[in-house]
Amino acid sequence: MKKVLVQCRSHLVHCIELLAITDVDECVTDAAHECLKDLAHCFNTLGSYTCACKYGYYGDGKTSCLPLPAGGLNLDAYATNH
Ligand SMILES: [Ca+2]
Repeated sequence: MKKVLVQCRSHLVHCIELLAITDVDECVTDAAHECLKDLAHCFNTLGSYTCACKYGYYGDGKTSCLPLPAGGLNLDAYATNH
C-alpha cells in the first residue's frame, strides 16, 4: 500500500481515491492481521489496520495485551521494573 502512495504523490487526491478502492479490510480475515485474537480489537484503516486491546487490558494489541491490575496501573513500579 505504501508503494502506491509514493508512486502517485503528485496526484494526492487521485491517490487517496485509489487507496479507498484498493483497501483491504484486514480485520475480516484472521490471517490478514496480527491483532491478538481474543484480547484485542482490529480496526480497519485505509491501506492498513490498527489493533487495540480490549477493555481492561493494556498493550499494543499485537504482541501483548496484559490485564490491568485492579485499582489501576502502578506506573512507578512499572518504570522501576522495566
Ligand atoms: Ca485496510
